[in-house]
Amino acid sequence: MAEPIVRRYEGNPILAPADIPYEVETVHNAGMAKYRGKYMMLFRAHKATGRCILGLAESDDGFRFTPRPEPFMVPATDGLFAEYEAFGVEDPRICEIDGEYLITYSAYSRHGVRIGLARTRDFESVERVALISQADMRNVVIFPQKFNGRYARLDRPHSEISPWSIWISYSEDLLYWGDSRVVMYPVKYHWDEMKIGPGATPIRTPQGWLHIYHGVFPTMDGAIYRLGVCLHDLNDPAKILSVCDRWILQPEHECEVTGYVHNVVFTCGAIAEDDGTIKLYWGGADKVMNVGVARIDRLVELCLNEGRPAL
Ligand code: M1P
Repeated sequence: MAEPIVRRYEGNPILAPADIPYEVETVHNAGMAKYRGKYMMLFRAHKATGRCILGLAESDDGFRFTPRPEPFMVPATDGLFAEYEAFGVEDPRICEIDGEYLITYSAYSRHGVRIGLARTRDFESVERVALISQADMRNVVIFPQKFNGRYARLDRPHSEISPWSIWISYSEDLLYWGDSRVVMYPVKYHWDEMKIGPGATPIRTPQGWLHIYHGVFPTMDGAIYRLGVCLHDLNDPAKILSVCDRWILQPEHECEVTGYVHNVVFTCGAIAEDDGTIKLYWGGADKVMNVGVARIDRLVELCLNEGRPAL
């Protein structure tokens, strides 16, 4: 049998609600980072109210995680952030840049969903920086490198009019973003035809920035969330060199097929290792966290040899 593109860890799921020392209904869609040799998993968790908080778990090997005793971020209770986070904080991504860890997360409120930016240097304290988009925007991922002095991020505007596509925006100070343009479209009658969204923080390779994203296909039995991969130009991330024409991971394991939302694999983070592999982390059915290993060169080859244009 051919080696799978993403080899699932036999101990999946690696984190589930029963592992958490405070009350949560789900543990999923975690942003990932390496801090002082430890794997940091910043996961989203539903409370029984249906609203979300962010919890933190850490690991020495990337497979066995120990959750912290208390949540890492809960919705703000005062100031501007309180107004826009009242319904919960979700789907964090972590970008390590200039000695700090930037956290982008979805902030939900009666005004819709927008993106909050927070930062930490030590995963002990966390500081909210700014709300960096209007409603309705989800899935914002910052590149871990500046381009001509500007930060770059991938966006996913949430519109009923235009296709749910991936965009790019730039900023000099992380606060004000612009020069926005669309970089990738969902493809009609394809596994990601309904919508696509940025996933894990992009990983630098000699051939380009490897970006693992999610794509959604509607069926009579509901939507299926899968993961795909594309390659952005190293110097101009607005240019996507190629999108792999097939998915790299789909719901197959029982904990991906059945859960809080059925048939979902959804990533917010991956860690590149020195041996040329990545550890890819994904939420299974919006309920638990899973991990698998993939070779970076194989993902790049898939983009280049089985590619389609991005637009
Ligand atoms: O339930 C599946 C996913 O639905 C949303 O994803 P998207 O923004 O692409 O529609 C998010 O709520 C995500 O967290 C969730 O996993």
